[in-house]
Amino acid sequence: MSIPQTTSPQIPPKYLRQDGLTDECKKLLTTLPKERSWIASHYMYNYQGLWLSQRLLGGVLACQQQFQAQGSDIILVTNPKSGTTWLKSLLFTLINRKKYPIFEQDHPLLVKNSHDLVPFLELKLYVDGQVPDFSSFTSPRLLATHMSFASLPKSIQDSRAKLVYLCRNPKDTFISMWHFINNIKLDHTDSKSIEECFDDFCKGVSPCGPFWDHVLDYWKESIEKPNKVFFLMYEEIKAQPKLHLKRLAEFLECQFSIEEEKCGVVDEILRMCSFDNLSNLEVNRNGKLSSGEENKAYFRKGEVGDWKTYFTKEMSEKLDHTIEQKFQGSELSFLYN
Ligand code: PAP
Repeated sequence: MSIPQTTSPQIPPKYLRQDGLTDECKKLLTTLPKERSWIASHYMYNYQGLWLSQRLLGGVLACQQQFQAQGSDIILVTNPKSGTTWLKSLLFTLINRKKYPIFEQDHPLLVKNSHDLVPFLELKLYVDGQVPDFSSFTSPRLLATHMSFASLPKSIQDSRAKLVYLCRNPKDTFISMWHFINNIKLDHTDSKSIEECFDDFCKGVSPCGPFWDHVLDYWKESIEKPNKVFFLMYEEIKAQPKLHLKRLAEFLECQFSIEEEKCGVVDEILRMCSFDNLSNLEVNRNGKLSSGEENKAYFRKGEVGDWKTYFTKEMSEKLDHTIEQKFQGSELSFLYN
């Protein structure tokens, strides 16, 4: 596949943008349950069980109505702050390793952030009333989304498109999200405290939440349809990166050859996509996404267990309790260290 482009004009770095909504979307907004967002002067709306900003809702609606999946599509799905930037990098290098050999000096990942190489559907291609131009994409198209399983465009569910789902333990996900929102906030007086955001998170009111519905729906699908949905965990990739990259390659039917393994291709992909390597590239230290956000906002610590710096004992117990209840009977558990 080639590097995607959109024909629409560049959009400024406005996560909170409210223009570009269709009349249909504006009308729908008046009917949806809403809660104050983590940026207190804004709202999140509950659409099909998913909490979304106005802007994202516009993107989701347009995507649901217009996107036509192809059987060869590969779609990365994540809860925000689960390691999307990392998995986009791994997927891009893995899928394109014939076209862009990993050892070459001009590899696209060295000069572009993975968010510009693997676009989000609702957050990039269909946002702000844009009409995406897929003509520059070659097969397989590599795309991403934060949408819940229930809100995916029907053609994704009906086609042979493959879904790669990445999740992360909820404590680190919450802390990463909280930092990110503080980082992009334009007005620092417009804050909810960490305690308020945490209470929202535990009630399920978080960007693209509830966290547990998002995870559980894809988890169930991955069990029922293992050839359609591949379920990965951030902490497990951290612990055994080689194993999981090879499993991912098998799922996507692009296994590493013995020759590639001997030449160190697997190790080099992991090195190239590591937090240390990516976060130190000039493009990620000082560059911006085509949509305007600073690339460095996507690289904070990249660790497992940073939540311990921020959580009180009570917070930890409260979230443990919530997660235990929500995930009961699912055989899914998280690694926190
Ligand atoms: P997004 O959903 O908005 O795209 P996403 O990439 O999922 O964001 O989340 C960023 C998190 O992934 C950050 O975690 P932290 O806040 O706990 O540090 C970021 O540091 C981490 N991250 C980014 N790149 C990598 C990487 N190569 N390896 C591991 N973690 C990474």
